[in-house]
Amino acid sequence: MDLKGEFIKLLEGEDKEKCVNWALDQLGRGLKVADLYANVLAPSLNAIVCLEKTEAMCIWKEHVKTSIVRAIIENAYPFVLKQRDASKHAKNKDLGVLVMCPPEETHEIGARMVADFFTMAGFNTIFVGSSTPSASFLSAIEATKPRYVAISVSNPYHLFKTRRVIAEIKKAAPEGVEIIIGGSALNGRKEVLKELGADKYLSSVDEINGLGGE
Ligand code: B12
Repeated sequence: MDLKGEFIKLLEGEDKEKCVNWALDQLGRGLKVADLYANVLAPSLNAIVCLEKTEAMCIWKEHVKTSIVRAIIENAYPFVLKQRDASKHAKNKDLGVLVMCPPEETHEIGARMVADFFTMAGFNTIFVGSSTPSASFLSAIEATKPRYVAISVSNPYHLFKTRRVIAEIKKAAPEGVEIIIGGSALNGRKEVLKELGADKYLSSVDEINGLGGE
């Protein structure tokens, strides 16, 4: 069985101890954090199909699985630092990235992974996370003066609010701040980038690796 298949089986069992130990074991054997996130954890969560009788049951089970994946991500941090590209870090360490989700977007695992992708690409990353109100976005930008603001949107329903938030950032942010947008709400909808007013749409760790100083 491939790694994704193995993990999906473990996650279905909702056994946190087995899932976390399995993931740390894979990292210890040399699996790249980016591969673990993008090719194992993300597709495993995205493959969840709820076969329970009620939506209430589905939601708490999704919470349990999400919390197991979050535990793996937090435990992977020492590997994130070990796998950070040293030459990129030398170039990008003074470039800040704020990673956040638009107001009312509760899905934040994608954003959390993206924060680690930016860290491994050498940036000084600040993860703000889900449901960030507009005033908070602006306050974080003012305080940290980032080079990039990366916004993760999972539910297409939140694209309208995302456009409003981007307009507010563009109005208030100092010159040079670029807004990057990504997340599953954008899958197959690349054309909305212009409508949203963001500077870039990115979807992969390779594209993140292409950003930054010369
Ligand atoms: C876990 C989950 C939840 C959890 C979230 C917990 C949390 N703290 O994050 C909970 C239970 C809270 C939840 C709630 C809801 N959910 Co939900 N949820 C999911 C689920 C199962 C997995 C999502 C996930 O975490 N995927 C893993 C991440 C890592 O993948 P990803 O986001 O795609 O990220 C990758 C890339 O896209 C990329 N990326 C992401 N962001 C960015 C940003 C940048 C800048 C870049 C470069 C790249 C990038 O990098 C990541 C790694 O490769 C999905 C999918 C499914 N099959 O059911 C539904 C899903 C996303 N949820 C959905 C819905 C509808 C809801 C609810 C409205 C349900 C409800 N009835 O209440 C609420 C939302 C409330 C709200 N206000 O937002 C829908 C979204 C609608 C749609 N049409 O797409 C989905 C698709 C389910 C479905 N099939 O209907 N959910």
